[in-house]
Amino acid sequence: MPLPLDHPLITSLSADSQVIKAYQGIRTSYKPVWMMRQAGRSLPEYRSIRAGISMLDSCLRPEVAAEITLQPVRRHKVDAAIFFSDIVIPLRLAGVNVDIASGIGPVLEHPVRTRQDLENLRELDTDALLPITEAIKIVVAELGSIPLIGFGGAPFTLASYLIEGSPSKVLPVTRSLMRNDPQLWHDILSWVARTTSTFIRAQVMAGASALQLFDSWAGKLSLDEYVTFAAPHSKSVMTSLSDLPVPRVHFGTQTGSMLTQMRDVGATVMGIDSDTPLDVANNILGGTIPLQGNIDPERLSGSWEELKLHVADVIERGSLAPSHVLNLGHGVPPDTDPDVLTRMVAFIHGE
Ligand code: 1CP
Repeated sequence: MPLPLDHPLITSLSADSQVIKAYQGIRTSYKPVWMMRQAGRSLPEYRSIRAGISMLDSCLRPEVAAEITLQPVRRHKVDAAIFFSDIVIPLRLAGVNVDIASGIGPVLEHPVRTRQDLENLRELDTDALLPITEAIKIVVAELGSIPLIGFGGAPFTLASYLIEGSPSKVLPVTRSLMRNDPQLWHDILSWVARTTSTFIRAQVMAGASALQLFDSWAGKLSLDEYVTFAAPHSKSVMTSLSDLPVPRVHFGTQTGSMLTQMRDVGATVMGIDSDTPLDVANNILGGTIPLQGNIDPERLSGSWEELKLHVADVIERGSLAPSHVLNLGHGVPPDTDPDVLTRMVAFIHGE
Protein backbone atom coordinates (compact mmCIF):
# COMPACT_ATOMS: atom_id res chain seq x y z
CA MET A 1 0.00 0.00 0.00
CA PRO A 2 1.45 3.43 -0.87
CA LEU A 3 2.08 5.76 2.06
CA PRO A 4 0.03 8.98 2.26
CA LEU A 5 1.56 11.89 0.33
CA ASP A 6 2.31 13.80 3.54
CA HIS A 7 4.18 10.84 5.12
CA PRO A 8 7.76 11.88 6.11
CA LEU A 9 9.28 9.14 3.96
CA ILE A 10 7.38 10.45 0.94
CA THR A 11 8.05 14.16 1.55
CA SER A 12 11.69 12.99 2.01
CA LEU A 13 11.88 14.56 5.46
CA SER A 14 12.99 11.31 7.14
CA ALA A 15 14.06 9.38 4.03
CA ASP A 16 17.62 10.73 4.20
CA SER A 17 17.99 10.34 7.96
CA GLN A 18 20.95 8.32 9.21
CA VAL A 19 18.77 5.70 10.92
CA ILE A 20 16.70 5.00 7.80
CA LYS A 21 19.83 4.88 5.63
CA ALA A 22 21.50 2.43 8.02
CA TYR A 23 18.31 0.33 8.13
CA GLN A 24 18.54 0.19 4.34
CA GLY A 25 22.09 -1.13 4.54
CA ILE A 26 23.81 2.15 3.67
CA ARG A 27 26.85 2.77 5.87
CA THR A 28 28.12 6.30 6.47
CA SER A 29 30.76 7.63 8.88
CA TYR A 30 28.03 8.97 11.17
CA LYS A 31 26.90 6.50 13.85
CA PRO A 32 23.15 6.65 14.43
CA VAL A 33 21.79 5.70 17.85
CA TRP A 34 18.47 5.38 19.69
CA MET A 35 17.58 3.38 22.79
CA MET A 36 14.83 0.88 23.51
CA ARG A 37 12.61 2.13 26.33
CA GLN A 38 14.10 5.62 25.96
CA ALA A 39 10.58 7.06 26.11
CA GLY A 40 9.67 7.01 29.77
CA ARG A 41 11.41 5.17 32.52
CA SER A 42 14.49 7.13 33.59
CA LEU A 43 13.54 10.75 32.83
CA PRO A 44 12.36 13.16 35.58
CA GLU A 45 10.22 15.00 32.98
CA TYR A 46 8.53 11.64 32.23
CA ARG A 47 7.78 11.01 35.90
CA SER A 48 6.39 14.51 36.22
CA ILE A 49 4.01 14.28 33.21
CA ARG A 50 2.90 10.80 34.37
CA ALA A 51 2.04 11.98 37.91
CA GLY A 52 -1.60 11.07 38.55
CA ILE A 53 -2.13 9.49 35.11
CA SER A 54 -2.23 5.71 34.73
CA MET A 55 0.07 4.08 32.19
CA LEU A 56 -2.79 3.09 29.86
CA ASP A 57 -4.39 6.54 30.07
CA SER A 58 -1.06 8.16 29.25
CA CYS A 59 -0.84 5.97 26.13
CA LEU A 60 -4.39 6.87 25.08
CA ARG A 61 -4.16 10.65 25.59
CA PRO A 62 -2.59 11.84 22.33
CA GLU A 63 -0.98 15.01 23.79
CA VAL A 64 0.61 13.06 26.63
CA ALA A 65 1.84 10.15 24.49
CA ALA A 66 3.27 12.62 21.96
CA GLU A 67 5.08 14.66 24.62
CA ILE A 68 6.64 11.55 26.24
CA THR A 69 7.77 10.29 22.81
CA LEU A 70 9.57 13.59 22.17
CA GLN A 71 11.23 13.99 25.60
CA PRO A 72 14.27 11.72 25.02
CA VAL A 73 14.86 13.17 21.54
CA ARG A 74 15.12 16.68 22.98
CA ARG A 75 17.24 15.65 25.93
CA HIS A 76 19.60 13.02 24.52
CA LYS A 77 19.74 14.08 20.84
CA VAL A 78 19.09 10.51 19.74
CA ASP A 79 18.62 9.89 16.01
CA ALA A 80 15.15 8.33 16.21
CA ALA A 81 12.07 8.47 18.39
CA ILE A 82 10.24 5.33 19.53
CA PHE A 83 6.51 5.83 19.88
CA PHE A 84 5.39 5.88 23.51
CA SER A 85 2.77 3.17 23.90
CA ASP A 86 2.81 -0.46 24.97
CA ILE A 87 2.56 -3.82 23.26
CA VAL A 88 -0.74 -4.51 25.10
CA ILE A 89 -2.48 -1.32 23.88
CA PRO A 90 -3.99 -3.05 20.78
CA LEU A 91 -5.40 -5.78 23.06
CA ARG A 92 -7.05 -3.11 25.19
CA LEU A 93 -8.39 -1.28 22.12
CA ALA A 94 -9.87 -4.58 20.90
CA GLY A 95 -11.83 -4.77 24.15
CA VAL A 96 -9.57 -7.04 26.26
CA ASN A 97 -9.71 -6.12 29.95
CA VAL A 98 -5.95 -5.55 30.37
CA ASP A 99 -4.37 -3.01 32.68
CA ILE A 100 -0.75 -2.06 33.28
CA ALA A 101 -0.14 -2.33 37.02
CA SER A 102 2.48 0.09 38.25
CA GLY A 103 5.75 -1.69 39.00
CA ILE A 104 4.39 -5.02 37.70
CA GLY A 105 3.39 -4.74 34.04
CA PRO A 106 0.39 -5.98 32.05
CA VAL A 107 -2.30 -7.82 34.04
CA LEU A 108 -5.58 -9.32 32.78
CA GLU A 109 -8.69 -9.91 34.83
CA HIS A 110 -9.73 -12.84 32.60
CA PRO A 111 -6.80 -14.49 30.80
CA VAL A 112 -7.60 -16.14 27.46
CA ARG A 113 -7.23 -19.90 27.90
CA THR A 114 -10.23 -21.67 26.34
CA ARG A 115 -11.99 -21.86 22.98
CA GLN A 116 -14.84 -19.85 24.51
CA ASP A 117 -12.39 -17.13 25.71
CA LEU A 118 -11.07 -16.90 22.15
CA GLU A 119 -14.56 -16.68 20.65
CA ASN A 120 -15.30 -13.75 22.96
CA LEU A 121 -12.45 -11.69 21.46
CA ARG A 122 -13.32 -8.96 18.96
CA GLU A 123 -11.36 -7.88 15.90
CA LEU A 124 -9.47 -4.61 16.43
CA ASP A 125 -11.35 -1.85 14.66
CA THR A 126 -9.10 0.82 13.07
CA ASP A 127 -11.42 3.54 14.41
CA ALA A 128 -10.41 2.51 17.93
CA LEU A 129 -6.82 3.45 17.02
CA LEU A 130 -7.65 7.15 16.64
CA PRO A 131 -5.83 8.16 19.88
CA ILE A 132 -2.70 6.43 18.51
CA THR A 133 -2.79 8.00 15.06
CA GLU A 134 -3.55 11.44 16.53
CA ALA A 135 -0.53 11.18 18.83
CA ILE A 136 1.68 10.14 15.92
CA LYS A 137 0.60 13.11 13.82
CA ILE A 138 1.62 15.47 16.65
CA VAL A 139 4.96 13.67 17.02
CA VAL A 140 5.98 13.62 13.35
CA ALA A 141 5.06 17.30 12.92
CA GLU A 142 7.55 18.10 15.72
CA LEU A 143 10.25 15.63 14.67
CA GLY A 144 10.91 17.05 11.21
CA SER A 145 13.68 14.94 9.67
CA ILE A 146 14.10 12.62 12.69
CA PRO A 147 12.30 9.33 12.03
CA LEU A 148 9.64 7.89 14.33
CA ILE A 149 9.78 4.14 14.90
CA GLY A 150 6.45 2.37 15.35
CA PHE A 151 6.28 -1.01 17.10
CA GLY A 152 4.20 -3.93 18.22
CA GLY A 153 4.60 -7.10 20.21
CA ALA A 154 5.22 -10.33 18.29
CA PRO A 155 2.37 -12.85 18.62
CA PHE A 156 4.27 -15.18 20.99
CA THR A 157 5.29 -12.45 23.46
CA LEU A 158 1.87 -10.79 23.34
CA ALA A 159 0.01 -14.10 23.65
CA SER A 160 2.08 -14.98 26.69
CA TYR A 161 0.56 -11.94 28.51
CA LEU A 162 -2.92 -12.77 27.19
CA ILE A 163 -2.74 -16.40 28.32
CA GLU A 164 -0.69 -16.02 31.51
CA GLY A 165 -2.64 -13.00 32.77
CA SER A 166 0.41 -11.37 34.38
CA PRO A 167 4.16 -11.11 33.77
CA SER A 168 5.89 -14.45 34.35
CA LYS A 169 9.48 -15.53 33.91
CA VAL A 170 8.60 -19.17 33.14
CA LEU A 171 5.25 -18.92 31.29
CA PRO A 172 3.78 -22.19 32.69
CA VAL A 173 0.19 -21.77 31.41
CA THR A 174 1.35 -20.52 28.00
CA ARG A 175 3.71 -23.45 27.48
CA SER A 176 1.18 -26.01 28.62
CA LEU A 177 -1.54 -24.65 26.31
CA MET A 178 0.96 -24.63 23.45
CA ARG A 179 1.82 -28.31 23.96
CA ASN A 180 -1.60 -29.66 24.95
CA ASP A 181 -3.93 -27.86 22.55
CA PRO A 182 -1.94 -26.82 19.49
CA GLN A 183 -5.07 -26.04 17.46
CA LEU A 184 -6.38 -23.59 20.07
CA TRP A 185 -2.85 -22.20 20.41
CA HIS A 186 -2.56 -21.45 16.70
CA ASP A 187 -6.05 -19.93 16.63
CA ILE A 188 -5.24 -17.61 19.56
CA LEU A 189 -1.94 -16.58 17.97
CA SER A 190 -3.68 -15.88 14.64
CA TRP A 191 -6.00 -13.43 16.42
CA VAL A 192 -3.04 -11.80 18.17
CA ALA A 193 -1.13 -11.57 14.87
CA ARG A 194 -4.03 -9.75 13.18
CA THR A 195 -4.44 -7.41 16.16
CA THR A 196 -0.77 -6.42 16.50
CA SER A 197 -0.48 -6.06 12.73
CA THR A 198 -3.43 -3.63 12.63
CA PHE A 199 -1.77 -1.61 15.44
CA ILE A 200 1.58 -1.41 13.62
CA ARG A 201 0.04 -0.61 10.23
CA ALA A 202 -1.89 2.31 11.74
CA GLN A 203 1.35 3.73 13.19
CA VAL A 204 3.13 3.54 9.84
CA MET A 205 0.24 5.03 7.87
CA ALA A 206 0.05 7.89 10.40
CA GLY A 207 3.75 8.75 9.96
CA ALA A 208 6.15 6.17 11.46
CA SER A 209 9.16 5.62 9.15
CA ALA A 210 10.19 2.16 10.41
CA LEU A 211 8.66 -0.58 12.51
CA GLN A 212 10.04 -2.88 15.20
CA LEU A 213 8.50 -6.20 16.19
CA PHE A 214 9.39 -7.07 19.82
CA ASP A 215 9.53 -10.79 20.58
CA SER A 216 11.01 -10.23 24.01
CA TRP A 217 10.21 -13.71 25.33
CA ALA A 218 11.00 -15.80 22.21
CA GLY A 219 14.26 -16.89 23.86
CA LYS A 220 12.23 -18.84 26.43
CA LEU A 221 11.37 -21.34 23.67
CA SER A 222 13.60 -24.07 22.28
CA LEU A 223 14.50 -23.61 18.63
CA ASP A 224 12.02 -26.34 17.61
CA GLU A 225 9.25 -24.77 19.65
CA TYR A 226 10.01 -21.35 18.19
CA VAL A 227 9.84 -22.66 14.63
CA THR A 228 6.62 -24.63 15.21
CA PHE A 229 4.64 -22.42 17.57
CA ALA A 230 5.86 -18.82 17.23
CA ALA A 231 7.61 -18.15 13.91
CA PRO A 232 4.61 -18.82 11.60
CA HIS A 233 2.62 -16.11 13.38
CA SER A 234 5.48 -13.58 13.40
CA LYS A 235 5.81 -14.34 9.70
CA SER A 236 2.15 -13.59 9.12
CA VAL A 237 2.60 -10.19 10.85
CA MET A 238 5.71 -9.31 8.81
CA THR A 239 4.11 -10.55 5.57
CA SER A 240 0.94 -8.56 6.19
CA LEU A 241 3.09 -5.42 6.61
CA SER A 242 5.47 -6.09 3.73
CA ASP A 243 3.46 -3.92 1.34
CA LEU A 244 4.52 -0.89 3.41
CA PRO A 245 7.82 0.62 2.18
CA VAL A 246 9.43 0.82 5.64
CA PRO A 247 12.30 -1.11 7.30
CA ARG A 248 11.16 -3.98 9.56
CA VAL A 249 13.32 -4.54 12.67
CA HIS A 250 12.94 -7.78 14.64
CA PHE A 251 14.19 -8.00 18.23
CA GLY A 252 14.16 -10.62 20.97
CA THR A 253 16.24 -11.43 24.04
CA GLN A 254 18.33 -14.57 24.56
CA THR A 255 17.69 -15.44 20.94
CA GLY A 256 21.29 -16.11 19.84
CA SER A 257 20.34 -19.65 18.80
CA MET A 258 17.40 -18.55 16.63
CA LEU A 259 18.64 -15.44 14.82
CA THR A 260 18.36 -16.87 11.31
CA GLN A 261 14.86 -18.19 12.00
CA MET A 262 13.86 -14.77 13.35
CA ARG A 263 15.29 -13.05 10.28
CA ASP A 264 13.48 -15.47 8.01
CA VAL A 265 10.03 -14.44 9.23
CA GLY A 266 10.56 -11.31 7.14
CA ALA A 267 12.85 -8.93 9.04
CA THR A 268 14.97 -6.43 7.09
CA VAL A 269 17.03 -5.45 10.17
CA MET A 270 17.94 -7.63 13.18
CA GLY A 271 17.97 -6.25 16.72
CA ILE A 272 20.55 -8.12 18.82
CA ASP A 273 20.49 -8.38 22.62
CA SER A 274 23.55 -8.07 24.87
CA ASP A 275 24.15 -11.83 25.08
CA THR A 276 25.36 -12.18 21.48
CA PRO A 277 28.33 -10.02 20.37
CA LEU A 278 27.57 -8.24 17.09
CA ASP A 279 30.43 -9.90 15.18
CA VAL A 280 29.06 -13.30 16.23
CA ALA A 281 25.51 -12.31 15.25
CA ASN A 282 26.79 -11.03 11.91
CA ASN A 283 28.55 -14.35 11.27
CA ILE A 284 25.45 -16.36 12.14
CA LEU A 285 23.39 -14.19 9.77
CA GLY A 286 25.96 -14.49 6.98
CA GLY A 287 26.76 -10.77 6.88
CA THR A 288 23.56 -10.14 4.95
CA ILE A 289 21.46 -7.89 7.11
CA PRO A 290 21.84 -4.55 8.97
CA LEU A 291 22.16 -4.95 12.75
CA GLN A 292 20.88 -2.93 15.68
CA GLY A 293 22.25 -3.10 19.23
CA ASN A 294 23.67 -4.05 21.66
CA ILE A 295 25.19 -1.97 24.47
CA ASP A 296 24.72 -3.83 27.75
CA PRO A 297 22.17 -1.85 29.83
CA GLU A 298 23.93 -3.02 33.01
CA ARG A 299 27.04 -1.06 32.01
CA LEU A 300 25.06 2.20 32.24
CA SER A 301 25.43 2.14 36.02
CA GLY A 302 29.17 1.33 35.97
CA SER A 303 32.13 3.67 35.52
CA TRP A 304 32.18 6.08 32.55
CA GLU A 305 35.62 4.85 31.44
CA GLU A 306 34.42 1.25 31.27
CA LEU A 307 31.20 2.24 29.52
CA LYS A 308 33.23 4.11 26.86
CA LEU A 309 35.43 1.04 26.29
CA HIS A 310 32.35 -1.16 26.02
CA VAL A 311 30.62 1.19 23.54
CA ALA A 312 33.80 1.35 21.45
CA ASP A 313 33.90 -2.46 21.42
CA VAL A 314 30.25 -2.63 20.28
CA ILE A 315 31.02 -0.13 17.48
CA GLU A 316 34.08 -2.15 16.43
CA ARG A 317 32.17 -5.44 16.28
CA GLY A 318 29.22 -3.75 14.54
CA SER A 319 31.55 -2.39 11.86
CA LEU A 320 31.66 -5.91 10.37
CA ALA A 321 27.92 -5.87 9.58
CA PRO A 322 26.55 -4.32 6.36
CA SER A 323 25.42 -1.36 8.51
CA HIS A 324 24.72 -0.73 12.16
CA VAL A 325 22.33 1.32 14.30
CA LEU A 326 23.60 1.65 17.88
CA ASN A 327 21.09 0.74 20.57
CA LEU A 328 21.02 -1.00 23.93
CA GLY A 329 20.80 -4.78 24.09
CA HIS A 330 17.49 -4.36 25.93
CA GLY A 331 15.58 -1.44 27.47
CA VAL A 332 16.89 1.47 29.53
CA PRO A 333 16.77 0.41 33.22
CA PRO A 334 14.42 2.75 35.15
CA ASP A 335 17.14 3.82 37.63
CA THR A 336 19.61 4.95 34.93
CA ASP A 337 21.14 8.42 35.38
CA PRO A 338 19.80 10.30 32.32
CA ASP A 339 23.03 12.32 32.09
CA VAL A 340 24.94 9.10 31.39
CA LEU A 341 22.61 8.42 28.43
CA THR A 342 23.09 11.96 27.04
CA ARG A 343 26.85 11.63 27.42
CA MET A 344 26.90 8.22 25.78
CA VAL A 345 24.93 9.50 22.77
CA ALA A 346 27.40 12.41 22.39
CA PHE A 347 30.33 9.95 22.64
CA ILE A 348 28.80 7.75 19.89
CA HIS A 349 28.35 10.85 17.72
CA GLY A 350 32.03 11.59 18.20
CA GLU A 351 31.52 14.79 20.17
O1 1CP B 1 10.63 3.86 25.12
C1 1CP B 1 10.01 2.95 24.57
O2 1CP B 1 10.58 1.90 24.21
C2 1CP B 1 8.56 3.19 24.16
C3 1CP B 1 7.51 2.60 24.82
C4 1CP B 1 7.37 1.14 25.19
C5 1CP B 1 7.66 -0.02 24.46
C6 1CP B 1 8.36 -0.14 23.12
C7 1CP B 1 6.76 0.72 26.40
C8 1CP B 1 6.28 1.65 27.45
N1 1CP B 1 6.62 -0.63 26.37
C9 1CP B 1 7.17 -1.12 25.20
C10 1CP B 1 7.20 -2.50 24.73
C11 1CP B 1 6.98 -3.59 25.70
N2 1CP B 1 6.06 -3.66 26.71
C12 1CP B 1 7.66 -4.82 25.65
C13 1CP B 1 8.68 -5.18 24.60
C14 1CP B 1 9.98 -4.55 24.88
C15 1CP B 1 10.81 -5.04 26.01
O3 1CP B 1 11.02 -6.27 26.13
O4 1CP B 1 11.29 -4.20 26.79
C16 1CP B 1 7.17 -5.64 26.67
C17 1CP B 1 7.60 -7.05 27.01
C18 1CP B 1 6.17 -4.89 27.35
C19 1CP B 1 5.34 -5.34 28.49
C20 1CP B 1 5.49 -4.44 29.65
N3 1CP B 1 4.87 -3.22 29.72
C21 1CP B 1 6.27 -4.61 30.80
C22 1CP B 1 7.18 -5.80 31.09
C23 1CP B 1 6.66 -6.61 32.20
C24 1CP B 1 7.31 -7.94 32.26
O5 1CP B 1 6.68 -8.90 31.79
O6 1CP B 1 8.45 -8.03 32.78
C25 1CP B 1 6.08 -3.47 31.61
C26 1CP B 1 6.65 -3.20 32.97
C27 1CP B 1 5.21 -2.61 30.90
C28 1CP B 1 4.77 -1.25 31.30
C29 1CP B 1 5.44 -0.17 30.55
N4 1CP B 1 5.46 -0.04 29.17
C30 1CP B 1 6.11 1.10 28.81
C31 1CP B 1 6.55 1.75 30.01
C32 1CP B 1 7.28 3.07 30.06
C33 1CP B 1 6.13 0.93 31.08
C34 1CP B 1 6.32 1.23 32.54
C35 1CP B 1 5.06 1.85 33.02
C36 1CP B 1 5.18 2.64 34.23
O7 1CP B 1 5.66 3.78 34.18
O8 1CP B 1 4.73 2.10 35.28
